[in-house]
Amino acid sequence: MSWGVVRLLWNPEYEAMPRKEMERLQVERLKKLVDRVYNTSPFYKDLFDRNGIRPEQVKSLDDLRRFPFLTKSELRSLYPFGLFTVPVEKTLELHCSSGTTGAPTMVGYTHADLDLWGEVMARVLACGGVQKGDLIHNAYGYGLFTGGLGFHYGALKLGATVLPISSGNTARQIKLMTELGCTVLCCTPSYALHLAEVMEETGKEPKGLRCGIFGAEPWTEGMRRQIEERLGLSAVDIYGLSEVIGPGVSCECQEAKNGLHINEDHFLPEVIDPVTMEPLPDGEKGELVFTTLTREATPVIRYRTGDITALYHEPCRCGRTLVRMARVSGRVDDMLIIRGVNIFPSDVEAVLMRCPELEPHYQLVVDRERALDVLEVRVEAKDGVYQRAEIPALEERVARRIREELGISAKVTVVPPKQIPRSEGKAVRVVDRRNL
Ligand code: DLL
Repeated sequence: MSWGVVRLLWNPEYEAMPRKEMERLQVERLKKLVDRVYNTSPFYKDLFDRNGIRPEQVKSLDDLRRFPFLTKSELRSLYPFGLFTVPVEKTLELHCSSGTTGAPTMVGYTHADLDLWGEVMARVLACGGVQKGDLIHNAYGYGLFTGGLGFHYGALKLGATVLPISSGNTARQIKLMTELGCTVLCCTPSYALHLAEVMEETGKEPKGLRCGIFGAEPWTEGMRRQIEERLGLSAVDIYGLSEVIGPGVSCECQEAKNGLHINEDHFLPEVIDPVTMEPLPDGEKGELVFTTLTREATPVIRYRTGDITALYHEPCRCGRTLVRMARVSGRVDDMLIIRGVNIFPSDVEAVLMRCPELEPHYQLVVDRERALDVLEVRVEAKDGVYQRAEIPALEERVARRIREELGISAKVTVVPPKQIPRSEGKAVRVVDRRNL
């Protein structure tokens, strides 16, 4: 199928809005937001007062720079309802993060917030190639994680049929997907690969799948190629986080697959240098920061996502004028520093994906030996490769590539197929044994 033609935008009034008009709309919404939260939320009133900010000082987008940044740990300290700017009874749905590494962060959705979520998800589904009449296999987890329900609301709004299969029970997933003839697959990219692998083992053909909307974790171009070839679909990257809305913040378009279009009439992005905290110009990589312009229950102002990306304002050939963000290359906090060299798991993934003998299943194990950080890259061999006694030479070759391309020494261990744990949700790429 060719995606070269310009397809219908879900909401062209906003998705193709002239830039000047978009900026006017953003300023207008920012003023309203600041005014409302100052007058309704003790948390925001205190925050603004402590920083000497009066709502009426906001006249342009540049005035956003006066506001302090919000961090995940501050949101955690507000658990459960400290961030809410409406009475909890006015919310219809609550989500929270798992809280495995501390207190959870809690977010709420009013009726208007759920409408907003459905709207932005309908936009990104259409952007990813989904149409009315499609049958969506939604394998994102339903529950406190925002993936399952976010895609569900988008499908309802768009008028596509959704199979709310959620995560788990891979055999049943494949049975239903093939029997029903699902046309769209939605799940994490690592789970898409796992589905492909199990299908190959059991001789099932992924007939009928046309597009895949994959996100919630970092992935690479190499992984996209593998998924597309093995599942016979066209894959796009979708990004989001529960503190902003859930999935639906941004998505690649099928036409260009070159950056993710941010729904910036609702989610105002900035990219900052994580050290100096100064905003960075287009094209420069830094930490992504969001202000939710229209979210009612739990709005955030200058929330530091921890995600690394760059912004681009050039128009896209799909017709959208929305600012684009580059594929997220990692998080500020899963950046590994191996003997002074900063690397992200996705840097290593990109090297591994260029080795035809290897599967895209890997884990990075970081340890400390005599005060020095050591990195082991554990990666699976393709079926058949492992039987041929060439593993030590392959390991040496991969280690050399990592050294040449990333400037770090790593011990590479190539393991037989199926040795790296699979995940039904977000893959665990880093095992840090350093106790830092
Ligand atoms: O992961 C929302 C989501 C669901 C997005 C389904 C896409 C699809 P959280 O659980 O709050 O929300 O996790 C948010 O996941 O800050 C990123 O670090 C990471 N993340 C999300 N999408 C991508 C992506 C959902 N496309 C955190 N690429 C974010 C890289 C991603 N990282």
